[in-house]
Formats: sequence, structure tokens, C-alpha cells
Amino acid sequence: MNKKSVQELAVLIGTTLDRFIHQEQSAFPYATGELSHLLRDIALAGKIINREVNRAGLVDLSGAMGHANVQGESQQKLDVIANIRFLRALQRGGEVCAIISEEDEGIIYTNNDNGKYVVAIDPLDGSSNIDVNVSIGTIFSIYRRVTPIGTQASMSDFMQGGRKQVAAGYILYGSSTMLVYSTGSGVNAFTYEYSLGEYILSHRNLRCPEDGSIYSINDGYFDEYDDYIRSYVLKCRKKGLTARYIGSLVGDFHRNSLKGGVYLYPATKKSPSGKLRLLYECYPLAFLAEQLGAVATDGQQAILDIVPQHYHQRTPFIVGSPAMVGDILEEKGPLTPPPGSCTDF
Ligand code: P6P
Repeated sequence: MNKKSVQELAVLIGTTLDRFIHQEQSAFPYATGELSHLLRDIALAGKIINREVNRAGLVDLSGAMGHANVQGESQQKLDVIANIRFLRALQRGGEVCAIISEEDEGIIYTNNDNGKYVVAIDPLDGSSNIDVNVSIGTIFSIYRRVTPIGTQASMSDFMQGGRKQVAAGYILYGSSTMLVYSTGSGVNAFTYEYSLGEYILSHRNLRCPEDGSIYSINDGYFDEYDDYIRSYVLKCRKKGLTARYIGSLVGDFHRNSLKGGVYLYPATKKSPSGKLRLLYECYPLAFLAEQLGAVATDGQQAILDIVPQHYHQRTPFIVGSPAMVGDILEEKGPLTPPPGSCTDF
């Protein structure tokens, strides 16, 4: 075989996550490497969870813990394991001073008070799907802290608002395991190659199609949705669009981002503010969505413009192809001015 240069081999194997992060960092001359290290810490935890998710059925890691988590939802064994793995990875990495996790009520302090970043994370979203081998995912959101380096982090570090995220992404444990993230300069996706133990760049500069024919919503709550949501769903049915809802946000989001489509989790009677969490589900996916050229809204405003009030705040969530989100908002009709406001312009 003729001797191939390292560069040629790198191209043959593909660009690894490490090489990509290094290349991306060099584009920012003042980058000091901490964010790069943090992204690698998250990627490492994803490899460990990937291994545990893939063998859950064999080593009795599937199924429920038998009690609820802080959200009052049935906690799965893998929820607990994934939470521990990410907390350990971020604590050991040293770049993160504090974490908010879906699985814990309050701030988790890492004792790295010199860490520049805080992370909000849903360690394993859709974990009730594990037993039936449906895709699940980790969702993460990264902020540069606003409190002084060397002090203990506080709520203000997490209440900066969606547009202050410096990076966000997800790990999808599906037919293949993928890490998809953005640091604000586009979205890139890496497929995990188990035999190499490497994430390999598989989708460079992902863009969401302007329009699509897939809508993702839980039809079981149809009667509980606002009129405009029901009107939209009826139009989708009439147009013969494809209904795809797998009960795993990351899986639906990923498919719709690649093929075009829209995901909706509106307010319901059971969840009048919506079910999904702002800090570690909707903000990070909305950050990615805007980087993909997609749209993310609560039906009133862009998700990234919602002012955060508390760690586990919920919000209605509509995200996907701009044309489809536009069709949904059109069903609302012209926004009626609030009562008592001036209407003669
Ligand atoms: P429902 C999983 O619990 C999750 O947070 C998302 O991943 C998923 O899209 C949604 O909730 C499913 O909720 O009420 O339709 O079962």
C-alpha cells in the first residue's frame, strides 16, 4: 500500500471531534482552551453513557428506580447513572463551577470555584423509552459564569437567558450515537465510531430545511390544546403530512432538523405551562435551532427571549422548519392587543 500522509489518513478516517475542536478553537485567537476541554468532558461522558445504554437490558440497568425524581416523574435507573456520569465528568474536568440538572432540585457545586463555566443538563431525556429500545438523548447548555472567578456560583449564573449560552448541544443514543453541538458558528454533528472510540465529523454545518412535511405532537392531548394548535393539526391531517412522534424530544428534533419538520409540545391541562424545561431542554435546542436556520417559539415569543425565573421552569415548545412554524403562528391570527391598550394608531 502506498504510504499515505497523516493528513490523507485523517481525511480517510474523517475529522475526529478532538481535531475539529482544535481547529475551531484556533479560529478564536483569544480562546484559552477551557471551553474546548469542557466539550471534550461532555463527549467523554457521552461515550460512557452510550456503553451503559447499549447494555442496559443485559445488566439490569433498564427499568424504573421505583421512585419519582424531583420533577415527580418516574426515575429510571439510567437517569440516575447518566446524571452521576455527567456530574463526575464535569467535576473532574475542572472547567465547570456549577451544574443544574433535571435530576436534582438545586445547584450542584463542583468545588471548582475557578471554573469559568456553568452547565444546565438533562442527562437522559426520554429515558422511559429505554426499555423499548427507542432513541434517547442528553441535552446540554453552557454559559460563561457572571459571578467572579474563585467564588461560589449562584443563581445569577443560570438566569442569564437563552441568548447568553456560549454553546449547546445534544448526544443522541440511537441507531448510531451522535454528538451534535454549536458554539454559535453553525451546527456540526459527529457520529461515534465505537471501534476507534472516537466521534467522527459526519454532518458539517447542518441546516434545517426551510419547509417540511413531518409534524411531531402527542395526538392524545388533542382536545386539550389551544384552538390554533388543533386547527394546525387538522390542516396537517388534511394535507396528508406525516405524523412522527417518538416520545423522545432529541430523536424527533434530530430527524426534523435533517429532513424538515416541526415538533410541538404545547400547553395542556396537565401541563398548563407546557411539559418541557426551559433551562436544559428548550434553551439549548432553541440555540441549536437558530444556528440551523430553524425557529423555536413558545407560541408568543422566541424561546431564547424568554426571561428565566427558576431552574426547572417549563414552557410550551414549538421548534422546526421556519415555514411550518410560520403556518402554526398564522393559525393564531393577528395578535390581539392586550385589553385597554391603545388600538388607534
Ligand atoms: P408525552 C420525554 O419525557 C419528554 O421530555 C420528551 O423527550 C418527549 O418529546 C415528551 O416528553 C413526551 O411527553 O407527554 O408526549 O409522553
